[in-house]
Amino acid sequence: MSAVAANAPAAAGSLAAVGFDLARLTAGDLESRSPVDGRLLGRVASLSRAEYDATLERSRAAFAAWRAVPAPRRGELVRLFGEAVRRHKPALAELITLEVGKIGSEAAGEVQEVIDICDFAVGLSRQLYGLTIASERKHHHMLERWHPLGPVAIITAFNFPMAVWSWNAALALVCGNPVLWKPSEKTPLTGLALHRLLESVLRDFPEAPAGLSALVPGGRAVGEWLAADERIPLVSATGSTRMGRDVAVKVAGRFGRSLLELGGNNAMIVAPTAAEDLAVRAITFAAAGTAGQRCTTLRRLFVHESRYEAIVARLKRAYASLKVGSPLATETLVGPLVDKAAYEAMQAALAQARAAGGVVHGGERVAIAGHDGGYYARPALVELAAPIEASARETFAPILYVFRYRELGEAIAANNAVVQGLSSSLITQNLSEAELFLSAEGSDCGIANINIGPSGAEIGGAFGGEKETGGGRESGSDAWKAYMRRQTQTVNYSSTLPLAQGVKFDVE
Ligand code: UN1
Repeated sequence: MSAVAANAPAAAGSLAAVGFDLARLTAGDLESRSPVDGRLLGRVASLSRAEYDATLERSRAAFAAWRAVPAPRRGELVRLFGEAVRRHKPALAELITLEVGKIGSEAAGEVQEVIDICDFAVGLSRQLYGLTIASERKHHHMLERWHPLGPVAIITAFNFPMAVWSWNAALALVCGNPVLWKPSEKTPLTGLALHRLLESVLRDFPEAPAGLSALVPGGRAVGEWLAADERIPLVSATGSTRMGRDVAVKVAGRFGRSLLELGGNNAMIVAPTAAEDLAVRAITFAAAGTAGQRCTTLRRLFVHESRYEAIVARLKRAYASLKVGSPLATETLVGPLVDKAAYEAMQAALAQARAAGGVVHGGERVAIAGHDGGYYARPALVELAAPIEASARETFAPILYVFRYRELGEAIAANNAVVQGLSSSLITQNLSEAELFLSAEGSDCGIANINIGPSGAEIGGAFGGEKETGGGRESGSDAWKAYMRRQTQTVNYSSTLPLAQGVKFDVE
């Protein structure tokens, strides 16, 4: 396994202190290949059904203890974990670069999201507020209280292999729940490394019961076990709409809860008054950044006809000059696609666009010396007269479909005319246009932005989308409520028993 050892990143050495050593991860059915050059990084074993059941029993037992720990103490655990992530930020980021292919600053940004949500959750641990409600009955009062829910399963995708887990885990833990994590089969190593870090914090935290957090690596079978498992009241899943539909149906069949963050097909509208430099930067980062592999990636662009020629000419120049290459090189802006299948899906979508009369700029494979096993592609701009089947779905690659529009109403309708509803944006200096876009008659997405692109959300807001994006909300705002059960309580402090609605039921 010298290939593994030779690939071990320098900074990731610091993770050895928490028991993560790439060179020793040589056994198991889950192969982690680096998108950088296709090399084998390491292996992790899927859980067997017996191991899974034992893990679930530990998780259940952990719940009985953890729910009784005061929430601010639970927050203290998350604070310590956030501190550990801060200390290991370079190592964790380097691992993301290696296993996902993100450029350095985006990988560091992802680790920063983990830190940010930990900070958020620490504050939240003292703010799990309920309500007091006026009772219609004399000498009664009503309360709404939030209680822990139970083990929370978290299924994550390859593209944000740490941040999305942390949005769920940090909140679930302060809310009093154990967590179980199934990382993407493509990124078991980042999952293992971050989990080892959490385990190192748990070991030194006296109130943390054994089994409070568990990694449940595996393929589809493990996902199905989690979805079908009545011991798990909440399954939070990020990934494709197809996967989400399977999970949602299984979980609903047992009256469990699911929190889904699925496909996006995000649009931007560039209005007549748009600031050009801002628009070009916003478009390029949102469409080509992360090699087009964010749920929030910009995939459809509607440019007002009065600005179309100038904006497209600028974009062509910007796209042609984008540095595509190894994410380990500091000047690179666009790293590799995750694998060959992603590259082929990109090419298939471009072929369909060409066949439909679209004009394609870029999109070709870029050869990077010494990285033959990596799939690097120049981000593609596709000029289309009207939507096609490919522009209506999410291809996880840097393809931007560009359309002209005349009236804002028409562009908003086009923004909304897809089955996905994650993120959206409008570039304008016109207040009325901005307010219309943000109004009930505007964007139908979970996220709507003015003068920034659709990607790169902060953790403070609730993250998620409508329609086939799944409807879930993670991360900030009051997303924590999904991780707790609500109890309405009525207390009578009188010695009589008046009934609600004035009902009389007198007995001797
Ligand atoms: C995702 O792609 O699943 O808003 C998450 C963003 C990031 C998270 C994306 N903060 O682009």
